[in-house]
Amino acid sequence: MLLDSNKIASHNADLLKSHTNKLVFTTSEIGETENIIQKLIDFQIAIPSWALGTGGTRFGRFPGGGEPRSLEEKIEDVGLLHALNNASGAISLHIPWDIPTDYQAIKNLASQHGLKFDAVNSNTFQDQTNQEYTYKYGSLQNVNKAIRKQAIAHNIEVIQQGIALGSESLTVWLADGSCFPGQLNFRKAYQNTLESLEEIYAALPSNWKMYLEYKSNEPNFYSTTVADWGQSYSYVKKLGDKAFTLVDLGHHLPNANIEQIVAILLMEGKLGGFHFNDSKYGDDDLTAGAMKPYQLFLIFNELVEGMDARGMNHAKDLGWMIDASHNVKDPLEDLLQSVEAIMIAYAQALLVDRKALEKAQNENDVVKAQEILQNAFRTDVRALVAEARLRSGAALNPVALYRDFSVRQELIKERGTNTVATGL
Ligand code: RM4
Ligand code: MN
Ligand code: MN
Repeated sequence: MLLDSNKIASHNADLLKSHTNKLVFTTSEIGETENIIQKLIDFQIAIPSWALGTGGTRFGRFPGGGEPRSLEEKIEDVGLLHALNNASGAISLHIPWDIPTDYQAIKNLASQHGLKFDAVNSNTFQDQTNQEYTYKYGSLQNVNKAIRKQAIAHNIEVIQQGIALGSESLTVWLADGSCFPGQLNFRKAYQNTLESLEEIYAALPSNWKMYLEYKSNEPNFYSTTVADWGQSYSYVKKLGDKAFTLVDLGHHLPNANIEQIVAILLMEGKLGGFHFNDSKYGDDDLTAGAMKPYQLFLIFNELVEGMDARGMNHAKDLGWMIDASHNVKDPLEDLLQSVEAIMIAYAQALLVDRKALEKAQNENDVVKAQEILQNAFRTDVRALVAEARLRSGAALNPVALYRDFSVRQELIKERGTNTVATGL
């Protein structure tokens, strides 16, 4: 389904007056906003192909209808999101859920929708049909060398597929670990994993990056072989300049200070990018900003400060991806909400008065420092985010437009009610 640009224009025309009033007020409060609006226009967040269908839990899955049946339809769905918000200009694929049959046709389709291919993701957390060995006891860490070799070969194949599509990064998330004390020798599991990662790293083209995710638990419940940022850092540091840690916001133990982790990884030049989502208990993959919007703002506060300190380009120098998928919301509405929350947090972080904050920190003026951060966090920047969309031809209110034009009903008409997208 393609969204007619006239529909977007008429939606915007209806909302323009009230939008302009809000924008005038916001600008009068903030002062200089042009620079912020331009940064928001430039900022793009990749959409995970596996979030376009309704997510499930280990108890069940309740598809909502009209889910994409193929890679082509997944690209069309991300194209829809991008037409609505002009901030979702990339798709992140998961292999083998998304193996293209005709690479050129897929590339053409993506570029028709203005989309790039972001990181490609390997999958050694499930056994694939026709696979010789099982990953029941791990993949890159496995005590059996033949199993490690199979997992290495899969990752190298994912790189080849990424090259064919024009992607420039590989994300590795390992479900490897153990469920019971004594099951694994931690040191040997680490060494096997490192050796395996070295072989994958050696297959990376020179302009590629490798992102190594960490996760404290699940599906293993006693140990994870890349369990936290320190362990990921220790692998990527050994691997080389093209290897970085990827922070998935849901992969920490409760109450972890993620903003501090981000600041240190960035300072060390080892922060690769993000999987945005939100959580209350574990790897809940909830809509970004749905539970802890202040934490999301604090993370962006560190990102803006740290990237500026290193002279980095906010839009291009880190990988910005969503990794959220929910089982009760319409997945496309959920993704629109995630992108909006990320944009808001980014805009608020851009508002922080850096000089004043530095002064407060140097004077140990704790109260002032809190005032500065919370003043930025409590500023309503939604009109700036909407203005960025308006200027780039997207919708002032993407979720409202999606509903007004019955996009989901159209997708159901086109694809049927019983379609189930590949993913978890
Ligand atoms: C994992 C992890 C990975 C994602 C899978 C589907 O928890 O977050 O990034 O590829 O889920
Ligand atoms: Mn993730
Ligand atoms: Mn996850």
